Amino acid sequence: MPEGLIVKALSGYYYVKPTTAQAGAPDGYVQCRGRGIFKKRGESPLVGDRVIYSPTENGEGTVDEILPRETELIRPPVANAKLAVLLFSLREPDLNLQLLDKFLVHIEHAGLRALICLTKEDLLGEDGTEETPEIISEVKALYESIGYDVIVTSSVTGMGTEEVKSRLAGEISVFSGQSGVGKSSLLNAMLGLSLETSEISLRLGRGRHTTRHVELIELENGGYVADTPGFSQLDFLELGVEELSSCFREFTDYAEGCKFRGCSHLHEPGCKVREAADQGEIAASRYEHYVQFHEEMKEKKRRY
Ligand SMILES: Nc1nc2c(ncn2[C@@H]2O[C@H](COP(=O)(O)OP(=O)(O)OP(=O)(O)O)[C@@H](O)[C@H]2O)c(=O)[nH]1
Ligand SMILES: [Mg+2]
Ligand SMILES: [Zn+2]
Repeated sequence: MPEGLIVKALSGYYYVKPTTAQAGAPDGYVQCRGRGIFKKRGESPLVGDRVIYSPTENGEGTVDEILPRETELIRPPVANAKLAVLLFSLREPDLNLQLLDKFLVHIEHAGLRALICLTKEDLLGEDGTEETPEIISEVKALYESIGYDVIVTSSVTGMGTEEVKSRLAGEISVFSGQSGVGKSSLLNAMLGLSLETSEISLRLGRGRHTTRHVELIELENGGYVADTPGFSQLDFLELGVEELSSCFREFTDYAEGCKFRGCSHLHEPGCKVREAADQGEIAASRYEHYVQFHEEMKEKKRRY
């Protein structure tokens, strides 16, 4: 039976790109329904899934089996991605480091690598303020010291686009970030596409998201990249509070030295993480966000 890759999921159909030789589909993919059994088992095929499918008589097909996943993201719903490109605009909307840290927690938990893109560089300096390049160097220094790569981009001037593209070779990547940060625009500038984009003012008129489904775009360098609808909110429903600190990767070495096993790094005596934050070895903003997320998770637990 032929194997394929789900490149798009829309209106109850899965668009499967054949990856085995015998099953050439005329326009590059086979439009499939999922087998009824998936629903019964509470499984659902995702974009990025490698699947076994069978052609049906009307030229369509049925997805019969989902092959084991290497990774799975819930928001955006994508399977088998290795790299998450996290886009945060420097302006419009303004940079939100709390949301960035929240997103990094999810990515660490899902086991993907992360690449941070600071978008809309061309909007900096327009208001003539001096602080602008400083934002970039501060944010870059902070996240690079933790081990994340940071690329500054602009879809208008083309800054950074080639560098981002070269990072996408040979694997599945997902473009992710708030609505309006410029995910579709960067893909357009990078790949000469014409994905739908829209002004933030327009988007308010007709619901907030311009991109409304997840789709994998095939690159010449053997990679696939998913454009996704931006999120407006993220919660921690699928994460246990005791897993949180391991999602702050720079805490790990210090946490090993804490006096108590299972230290929450909040109030315990002999906490090396808090000590490192006090001494500025762990960035104040990162520790603060850890504490906030911890509270948020506890609060949620109480309510459910
Ligand atoms: N000045 C400037 N504007 C940009 C840039 N990138 C995107 N924009 C603008 O920002 C707005 C939103 O861009 P989109 O590409 O639609 O954003 P998105 O992240 O795909 O949004 P969703 O699909 O809703 O999640 C549009 O008006 C774009 O023209 C940039 O690099 N510079
Ligand atoms: Mg979009
Ligand atoms: Zn501790």
